[in-house]
Amino acid sequence: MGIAGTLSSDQLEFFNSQGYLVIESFASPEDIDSMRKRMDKLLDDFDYTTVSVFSTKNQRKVTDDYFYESAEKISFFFEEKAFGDDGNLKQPKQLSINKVGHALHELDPVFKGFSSSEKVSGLLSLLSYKKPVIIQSMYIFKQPGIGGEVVPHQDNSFLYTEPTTCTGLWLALEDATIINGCLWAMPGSHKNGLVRRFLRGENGVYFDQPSPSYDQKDFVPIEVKAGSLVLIHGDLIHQSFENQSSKSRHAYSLHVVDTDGCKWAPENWIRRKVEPEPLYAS
Ligand SMILES: O=C(O)CCC(=O)C(=O)O
Repeated sequence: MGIAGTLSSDQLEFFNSQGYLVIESFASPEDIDSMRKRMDKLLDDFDYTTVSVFSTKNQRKVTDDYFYESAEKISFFFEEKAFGDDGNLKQPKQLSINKVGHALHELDPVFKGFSSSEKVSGLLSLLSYKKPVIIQSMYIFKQPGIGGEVVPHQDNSFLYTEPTTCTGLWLALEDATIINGCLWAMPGSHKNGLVRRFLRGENGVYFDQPSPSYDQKDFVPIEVKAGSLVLIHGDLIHQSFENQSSKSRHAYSLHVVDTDGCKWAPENWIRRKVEPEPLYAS
């Protein structure tokens, strides 16, 4: 595959029919190494005692504001099981963070370098994006022992445009297996439309509908090597399970929407003060 990516017609057909696609060796070992080292440094520098999530007053508002503001920052979110009953971390902070988001791709030079690379824009152009913006980025740790599950969802619920245009680009920074909590997808589910939306209201965020119940036998595991990119259609139902193993499962995830021919929904949780820059305009 060339640098700007040429997806074969078989690959495109697979993506269109199944709603996801694995592109092996999308990132080089050097790309991976530099992103992992950079995250080590960001974590080392992160002083968790300053984070307002620990406030005792107005906890809900403080937590909501930390989340909303993360759209334009590099913010740290803990694993639910990171804390003991005494309120202290059970393990070092490096092994306690669930994810870092949501503007690594804009604010950090290393993550920006990969996110705005020709590899990424070439791929988006093959997917017919006209004026794509990366609307959020997440470094996801899936920590050993406590890495939380991600329940079945569709990315268009969270990052809604009219018409819908979201695609997930999920890059494995470590091998992802059934044992350490790889992605699972319901093949073809993107053809059944968007089930529900995640809205930001006066009193916080909420779903407009309850989740349907899904049959686990309809999901397939997406086990991939480090460097593989998993393309995820915005309506694809996907999930990942808790990581009960002793191995982490780091990933860097980007979500892209188009800004040409569609409208960003004002009820979305992300409300940008500064408009994001498109990767290109065609
Ligand atoms: O990394 C995971 O476990 C889930 C990620 C995911 O669902 C996403 O990036 O849309």
